[in-house]
Amino acid sequence: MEVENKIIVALDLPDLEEAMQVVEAVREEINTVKIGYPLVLAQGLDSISTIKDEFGCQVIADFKVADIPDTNRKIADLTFQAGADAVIVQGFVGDDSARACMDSAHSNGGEVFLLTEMSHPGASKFIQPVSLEIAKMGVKLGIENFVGPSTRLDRLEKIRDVIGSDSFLISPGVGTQGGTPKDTLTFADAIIIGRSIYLSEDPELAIQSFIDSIEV
Ligand code: NUP
Repeated sequence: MEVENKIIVALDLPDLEEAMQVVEAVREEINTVKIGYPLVLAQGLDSISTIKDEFGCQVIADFKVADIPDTNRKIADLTFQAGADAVIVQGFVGDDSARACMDSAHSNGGEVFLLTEMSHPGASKFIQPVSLEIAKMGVKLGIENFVGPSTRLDRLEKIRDVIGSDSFLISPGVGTQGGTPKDTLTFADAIIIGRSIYLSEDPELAIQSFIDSIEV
Protein backbone atom coordinates (compact mmCIF):
# COMPACT_ATOMS: atom_id res chain seq x y z
CA MET A 1 0.00 0.00 0.00
CA GLU A 2 1.19 3.54 -0.67
CA VAL A 3 1.19 5.47 2.59
CA GLU A 4 2.90 8.80 1.91
CA ASN A 5 3.52 9.65 5.55
CA LYS A 6 5.16 7.64 8.29
CA ILE A 7 2.23 8.09 10.66
CA ILE A 8 -1.21 6.51 10.35
CA VAL A 9 -3.73 7.87 12.84
CA ALA A 10 -6.07 5.39 14.56
CA LEU A 11 -9.52 6.86 15.14
CA ASP A 12 -10.90 4.74 17.96
CA LEU A 13 -13.51 7.27 18.93
CA PRO A 14 -17.20 6.37 19.15
CA ASP A 15 -18.19 9.87 18.04
CA LEU A 16 -17.92 10.69 14.33
CA GLU A 17 -17.76 14.47 14.87
CA GLU A 18 -14.86 14.08 17.27
CA ALA A 19 -13.12 11.66 14.92
CA MET A 20 -13.54 14.18 12.08
CA GLN A 21 -12.10 16.95 14.23
CA VAL A 22 -9.02 14.83 14.85
CA VAL A 23 -8.57 14.17 11.12
CA GLU A 24 -9.03 17.88 10.41
CA ALA A 25 -6.29 18.71 12.92
CA VAL A 26 -3.76 16.24 11.50
CA ARG A 27 -4.78 16.30 7.83
CA GLU A 28 -1.65 18.15 6.67
CA GLU A 29 0.54 15.45 8.16
CA ILE A 30 -1.20 12.25 7.09
CA ASN A 31 -2.84 10.61 4.11
CA THR A 32 -4.09 7.45 5.83
CA VAL A 33 -6.31 6.83 8.84
CA LYS A 34 -7.24 3.58 10.53
CA ILE A 35 -10.82 3.02 11.55
CA GLY A 36 -11.94 0.15 13.77
CA TYR A 37 -14.87 -1.23 15.68
CA PRO A 38 -15.33 1.64 18.17
CA LEU A 39 -16.26 4.06 15.37
CA VAL A 40 -18.20 1.78 13.02
CA LEU A 41 -20.15 0.00 15.75
CA ALA A 42 -21.19 3.36 17.17
CA GLN A 43 -21.67 5.29 13.93
CA GLY A 44 -22.07 2.70 11.19
CA LEU A 45 -19.98 1.49 8.31
CA ASP A 46 -20.83 4.72 6.47
CA SER A 47 -18.27 6.46 8.70
CA ILE A 48 -15.64 5.16 6.27
CA SER A 49 -17.03 6.99 3.25
CA THR A 50 -17.95 10.04 5.31
CA ILE A 51 -14.32 10.47 6.35
CA LYS A 52 -12.97 9.64 2.91
CA ASP A 53 -15.33 12.07 1.17
CA GLU A 54 -14.54 14.88 3.59
CA PHE A 55 -10.77 14.52 3.71
CA GLY A 56 -9.78 12.48 0.67
CA CYS A 57 -7.57 10.26 2.81
CA GLN A 58 -7.06 6.51 2.61
CA VAL A 59 -8.86 4.34 5.13
CA ILE A 60 -7.58 1.09 6.60
CA ALA A 61 -10.43 -0.84 8.24
CA ASP A 62 -9.05 -2.54 11.34
CA PHE A 63 -11.61 -5.33 11.61
CA LYS A 64 -9.06 -8.06 12.45
CA VAL A 65 -11.14 -10.40 10.34
CA ALA A 66 -10.89 -13.89 11.86
CA ASP A 67 -13.63 -16.22 10.67
CA ILE A 68 -14.17 -19.12 8.31
CA PRO A 69 -13.40 -18.29 4.66
CA ASP A 70 -17.02 -17.79 3.59
CA THR A 71 -17.76 -15.33 6.39
CA ASN A 72 -14.40 -13.60 5.92
CA ARG A 73 -15.27 -13.07 2.28
CA LYS A 74 -18.60 -11.47 3.20
CA ILE A 75 -17.01 -9.22 5.84
CA ALA A 76 -14.26 -8.12 3.46
CA ASP A 77 -16.71 -7.51 0.57
CA LEU A 78 -18.87 -5.28 2.77
CA THR A 79 -15.81 -3.44 4.08
CA PHE A 80 -14.42 -2.69 0.61
CA GLN A 81 -17.85 -1.80 -0.74
CA ALA A 82 -18.17 0.69 2.11
CA GLY A 83 -15.10 2.43 0.71
CA ALA A 84 -12.19 1.01 2.72
CA ASP A 85 -8.87 0.94 0.87
CA ALA A 86 -7.57 -1.92 2.98
CA VAL A 87 -8.71 -4.34 5.67
CA ILE A 88 -6.69 -5.87 8.51
CA VAL A 89 -7.02 -9.64 8.71
CA GLN A 90 -5.93 -12.03 11.47
CA GLY A 91 -3.44 -14.64 10.31
CA PHE A 92 -3.95 -17.26 13.02
CA VAL A 93 -7.20 -18.48 11.44
CA GLY A 94 -5.23 -20.00 8.58
CA ASP A 95 -4.41 -19.59 4.92
CA ASP A 96 -7.89 -20.37 3.56
CA SER A 97 -9.44 -17.62 5.68
CA ALA A 98 -6.75 -15.13 4.70
CA ARG A 99 -7.11 -16.11 1.04
CA ALA A 100 -10.85 -15.38 1.16
CA CYS A 101 -10.02 -11.79 2.15
CA MET A 102 -7.38 -11.58 -0.59
CA ASP A 103 -9.94 -12.76 -3.15
CA SER A 104 -12.32 -10.08 -1.94
CA ALA A 105 -9.58 -7.44 -2.09
CA HIS A 106 -8.78 -8.53 -5.62
CA SER A 107 -12.42 -8.32 -6.77
CA ASN A 108 -13.02 -4.98 -5.06
CA GLY A 109 -9.73 -3.25 -5.85
CA GLY A 110 -8.62 -3.17 -2.20
CA GLU A 111 -5.71 -4.47 -0.16
CA VAL A 112 -5.18 -6.84 2.76
CA PHE A 113 -2.95 -6.29 5.79
CA LEU A 114 -2.03 -9.49 7.61
CA LEU A 115 -1.76 -9.15 11.39
CA THR A 116 1.17 -11.25 12.57
CA GLU A 117 1.83 -10.59 16.27
CA MET A 118 -0.20 -8.19 18.40
CA SER A 119 1.25 -5.41 20.54
CA HIS A 120 -0.42 -5.93 23.92
CA PRO A 121 1.19 -7.94 26.77
CA GLY A 122 -1.30 -10.82 26.48
CA ALA A 123 -0.20 -11.48 22.88
CA SER A 124 2.94 -13.18 24.20
CA LYS A 125 0.98 -16.23 25.27
CA PHE A 126 -0.87 -17.49 22.20
CA ILE A 127 0.03 -15.39 19.16
CA GLN A 128 3.73 -14.79 19.73
CA PRO A 129 4.74 -18.47 19.49
CA VAL A 130 3.23 -18.67 15.99
CA SER A 131 3.61 -15.13 14.69
CA LEU A 132 6.62 -15.85 12.48
CA GLU A 133 4.75 -18.80 11.00
CA ILE A 134 1.86 -16.44 10.32
CA ALA A 135 4.24 -14.03 8.60
CA LYS A 136 5.69 -16.88 6.50
CA MET A 137 2.18 -17.95 5.52
CA GLY A 138 1.45 -14.39 4.40
CA VAL A 139 4.56 -14.30 2.23
CA LYS A 140 3.63 -17.64 0.70
CA LEU A 141 0.14 -16.36 -0.06
CA GLY A 142 1.60 -13.30 -1.78
CA ILE A 143 0.39 -10.79 0.81
CA GLU A 144 2.37 -7.54 0.60
CA ASN A 145 1.15 -5.66 3.69
CA PHE A 146 1.72 -6.72 7.30
CA VAL A 147 1.08 -5.49 10.85
CA GLY A 148 3.55 -6.11 13.70
CA PRO A 149 4.12 -4.77 17.24
CA SER A 150 6.12 -1.65 18.10
CA THR A 151 6.11 -2.74 21.73
CA ARG A 152 8.50 -5.65 21.08
CA LEU A 153 11.17 -4.52 18.66
CA ASP A 154 13.00 -7.84 18.76
CA ARG A 155 9.84 -9.45 17.42
CA LEU A 156 9.27 -6.69 14.87
CA GLU A 157 12.79 -7.23 13.58
CA LYS A 158 12.16 -10.95 13.18
CA ILE A 159 8.88 -10.28 11.38
CA ARG A 160 10.70 -7.90 9.02
CA ASP A 161 13.32 -10.58 8.37
CA VAL A 162 10.60 -13.05 7.40
CA ILE A 163 8.58 -10.72 5.17
CA GLY A 164 11.60 -9.13 3.50
CA SER A 165 12.38 -5.54 2.66
CA ASP A 166 9.87 -5.26 -0.17
CA SER A 167 6.84 -5.94 2.03
CA PHE A 168 5.02 -3.04 3.64
CA LEU A 169 4.98 -3.23 7.45
CA ILE A 170 2.91 -0.99 9.72
CA SER A 171 3.26 -1.01 13.46
CA PRO A 172 0.83 -0.12 16.25
CA GLY A 173 1.73 0.37 19.91
CA VAL A 174 3.58 3.66 19.61
CA GLY A 175 2.89 6.20 22.35
CA THR A 176 0.37 5.01 24.95
CA GLN A 177 1.41 1.35 24.70
CA GLY A 178 5.07 2.30 25.08
CA GLY A 179 6.57 1.97 21.59
CA THR A 180 8.75 4.79 20.26
CA PRO A 181 8.47 6.17 16.71
CA LYS A 182 12.08 6.28 15.66
CA ASP A 183 13.06 2.82 16.92
CA THR A 184 9.92 1.29 15.45
CA LEU A 185 10.67 2.85 12.07
CA THR A 186 13.99 1.00 12.01
CA PHE A 187 11.92 -2.02 11.04
CA ALA A 188 8.47 -0.69 10.08
CA ASP A 189 7.53 1.49 7.11
CA ALA A 190 4.87 3.38 9.05
CA ILE A 191 3.59 3.61 12.62
CA ILE A 192 0.01 3.64 13.86
CA ILE A 193 -0.77 6.11 16.64
CA GLY A 194 -4.16 6.39 18.31
CA ARG A 195 -4.70 7.65 21.85
CA SER A 196 -1.53 9.73 22.05
CA ILE A 197 -3.00 11.83 19.25
CA TYR A 198 -6.78 11.68 19.52
CA LEU A 199 -6.87 12.07 23.31
CA SER A 200 -4.42 14.95 23.21
CA GLU A 201 -5.78 18.43 23.90
CA ASP A 202 -3.99 19.49 20.74
CA PRO A 203 -3.77 16.61 18.20
CA GLU A 204 -1.90 18.83 15.71
CA LEU A 205 0.82 19.56 18.26
CA ALA A 206 0.88 15.91 19.33
CA ILE A 207 1.46 14.62 15.80
CA GLN A 208 4.04 17.33 15.19
CA SER A 209 6.04 16.24 18.21
CA PHE A 210 5.98 12.64 16.96
CA ILE A 211 7.18 13.85 13.55
CA ASP A 212 9.95 15.88 15.20
CA SER A 213 11.05 12.84 17.19
CA ILE A 214 11.31 10.83 13.96
CA GLU A 215 13.33 13.52 12.22
CA VAL A 216 15.98 14.08 14.92
O1 NUP B 1 -1.43 -5.61 17.64
C1 NUP B 1 -2.16 -4.65 17.49
N1 NUP B 1 -2.12 -3.64 18.39
C2 NUP B 1 -2.91 -2.53 18.27
O2 NUP B 1 -2.82 -1.63 19.13
C3 NUP B 1 -3.00 -4.53 16.38
C4 NUP B 1 -3.80 -3.40 16.24
N2 NUP B 1 -4.58 -3.29 15.17
N3 NUP B 1 -3.76 -2.42 17.20
C5 NUP B 1 -4.63 -1.24 17.02
O3 NUP B 1 -3.78 -0.09 16.86
C6 NUP B 1 -5.54 -0.92 18.21
O4 NUP B 1 -6.79 -1.56 18.06
C7 NUP B 1 -5.68 0.59 18.10
O5 NUP B 1 -6.64 0.91 17.12
C8 NUP B 1 -4.32 1.03 17.55
C9 NUP B 1 -3.35 1.50 18.62
O6 NUP B 1 -3.91 2.54 19.33
P1 NUP B 1 -3.18 3.31 20.52
O7 NUP B 1 -2.64 2.29 21.45
O8 NUP B 1 -2.11 4.14 19.89
O9 NUP B 1 -4.27 4.12 21.12
